[in-house]
Amino acid sequence: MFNQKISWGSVAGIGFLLSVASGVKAAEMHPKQTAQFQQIEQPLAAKAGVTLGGLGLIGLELWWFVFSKSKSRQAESNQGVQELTIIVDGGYEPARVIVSAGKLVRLNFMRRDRSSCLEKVVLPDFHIAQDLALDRVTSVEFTPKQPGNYAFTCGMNMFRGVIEVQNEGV
Ligand SMILES: [Cu+2]
Repeated sequence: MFNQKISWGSVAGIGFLLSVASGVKAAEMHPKQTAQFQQIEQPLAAKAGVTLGGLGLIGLELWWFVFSKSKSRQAESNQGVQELTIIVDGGYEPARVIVSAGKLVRLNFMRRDRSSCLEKVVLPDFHIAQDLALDRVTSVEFTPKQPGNYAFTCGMNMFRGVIEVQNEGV
C-alpha cells in the first residue's frame, strides 16, 4: 500500500517534469530572429526530445511496476499440495503468490529467460537457493508455518516476487 502511494507520487512528479520540459521546449521555439539562436535550437530540441523520451520510459517502467504489483495468483490445492506455476521471463509471472500456512507448497518455476540473472531463484526465509534449468520446469517445495509475506528473488536480488502466506483454512 505504502509503496504504491510512493509510486503514484513519482508518476505525478514525472507528469509535472514533463509539463515543465514541454514548456521549456515551447519557449525555445520563439527566438528565431538571429542565426545564433537557430544554431543552438536543434541540439536543444534534440536534448529535450531525449529527456522527454527518457522520462516517458521511466513513467512506463513505473506504470509497469505498479500494474504488475496488483497481479497475484492463489496456488491450487491438489492432493494436499498447494501448487502453482511461475513463468520466469524478464521477471516472475505471477510475482505475487497466495498460499495457506501449514500445507506443503510446490512452486513450479518455468524458466524461459536465457539471462544468467534469472538462472537461480532464492527463497531466503525457507533456506532455498535453486538453480533453474532453461526451458524446463524446476520445482521448489516448502511448508510455510507462519502467515506473512515472504520474498523470492533472483540470485542477485534484482527481480523479486512475494509469497503471501494466509492463515490456515483461508
Ligand atoms: Cu538477477
